Amino acid sequence: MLFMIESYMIRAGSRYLRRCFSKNVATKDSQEIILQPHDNFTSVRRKSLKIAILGAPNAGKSTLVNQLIKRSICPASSKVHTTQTKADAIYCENDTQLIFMDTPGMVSAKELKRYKLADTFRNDPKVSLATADIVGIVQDAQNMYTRDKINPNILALLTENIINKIPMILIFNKVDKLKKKEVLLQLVNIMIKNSKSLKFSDIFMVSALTGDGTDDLRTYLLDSAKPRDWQYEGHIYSNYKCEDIIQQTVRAKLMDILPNEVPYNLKIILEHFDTGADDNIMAVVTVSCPKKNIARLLIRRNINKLVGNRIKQVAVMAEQELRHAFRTPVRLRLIVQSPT
Ligand SMILES: Nc1nc2c(ncn2[C@@H]2O[C@H](COP(=O)(O)OP(=O)(O)OP(=O)(O)O)[C@@H](O)[C@H]2O)c(=O)[nH]1
Ligand SMILES: [Mg+2]
Repeated sequence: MLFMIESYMIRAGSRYLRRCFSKNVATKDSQEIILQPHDNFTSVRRKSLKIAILGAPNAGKSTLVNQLIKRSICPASSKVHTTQTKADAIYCENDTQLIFMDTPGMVSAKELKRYKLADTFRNDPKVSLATADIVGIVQDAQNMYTRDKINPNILALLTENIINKIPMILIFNKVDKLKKKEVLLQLVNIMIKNSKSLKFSDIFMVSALTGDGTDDLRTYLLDSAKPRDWQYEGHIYSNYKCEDIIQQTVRAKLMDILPNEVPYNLKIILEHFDTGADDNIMAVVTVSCPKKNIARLLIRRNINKLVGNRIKQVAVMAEQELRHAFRTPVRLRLIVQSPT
């Protein structure tokens, strides 16, 4: 056991140090170099890997997936329960395809009932595990209350389903928030002691927000891919339609900008979606508010802010995110609907 701890410490520690001192090597844009199904290079052997991303609510799972695939297609916000259903996010590099399964944050049966969450919160992590080649558990290194133990809901799920049948990696996220980086080595040590039943093949320390350490993680996953055909064609990067991604992104930005429970009660409806001649995207989205005062909150002018009002601010933020998702200009019109 002691040997194992030391070996983990050294591997995790050296990775962290290597990252601190080495320059990031820019990888080629995957979309430029992937082989399309009609290409004649039949001698190239394709590889793929399916990665189930699990973690507590708000651990940074979606931000991490976006960073790993280099597109913002998974909605992320500062509030919990942003991701409501499993989403496949796909990244291709040379002959290898990585399929990340982003999942809703793990909750207990009690929380499911109390917050009236959809069944997907309970089912989707399990569904993802069933098809995964590897599981990545995302741990919020900033959260002092939870960072040194695996979330009990995740532990129960893993114990019930796959324990040690498929490889698992532990990913400490939000390391940019740690003032003393030595804390990470202590965390690794405690984690291994506390979760004896789980064997991690490797431990990573990343900041999904800044991208620190994520190139290493991506390379590790590319190297772990198995020889087999790709599940998705090379140009596909999500199992969701553009329209769904737009709707979810607007919802996430509203979650960022509105206080407390307010954004959870809004209805977001895509009214119109169009792609222009240059693949530019134009969309119109209605935000339907359950109460007049919420509609007022969205359209009231922001004093001392550069952008007019909250809804305009949401539109600007969502457009920016969607441009990064689709790599094309996006024009978004948001309409606030108030009850009569
Ligand atoms: N400082 C910092 N913040 C991060 C990092 N990763 C994610 N965040 C922030 O953490 C918040 C939650 O991120 P998400 O990616 O939505 O987290 P999630 O685990 O997908 O959350 P749910 O889908 O609600 O379970 C957002 O405000 C992110 O900007 C990180 O590495 N550093
Ligand atoms: Mg999420």
